[in-house]
Amino acid sequence: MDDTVLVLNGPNLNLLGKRQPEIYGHATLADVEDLCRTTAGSFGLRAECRQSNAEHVLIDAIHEFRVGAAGIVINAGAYTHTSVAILDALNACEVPVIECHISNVHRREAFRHHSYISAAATAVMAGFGIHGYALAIRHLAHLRSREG
Ligand code: CA2
Repeated sequence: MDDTVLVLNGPNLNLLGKRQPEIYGHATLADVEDLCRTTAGSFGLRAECRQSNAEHVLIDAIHEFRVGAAGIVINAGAYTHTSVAILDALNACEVPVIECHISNVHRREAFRHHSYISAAATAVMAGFGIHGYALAIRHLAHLRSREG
């Protein structure tokens, strides 16, 4: 087992901080990734941060880290609400998976209330802003410490 946490961001999250700050805040994707690296480091872990707008690239990253890593934090963006393929990839994971959303999807449009990927997730974060990523990494560190 290694000390890596995969932090995977999906479509349009490269635009964070550049549009819709009333929903997603002012932090950029680079800020999110810095937060994840710092948080992981504080727990003796390492964050590997990836972002893609392409479903197959996200799936390939899940396959790369599905065994042996400390866990996966995934914000699949709009694929959350559409992608059985990402669900299938996550179901093949042997490591804990935390689904993370910046906004509280349950307060938003009805089509955002259903997540395909929650069925494969150990835990789900929504509405904590970018702090949710740090909380998710902290929880992965906690799970890992229990393994001994
Ligand atoms: O709240 C979240 O983190 C979401 O996963 C973000 C997705 C959305 O489709 C989900 O329902 C909830 C959208 C990410 C798009 O991010 C943008 C950020 C700034 C400007 C435009 C898009």
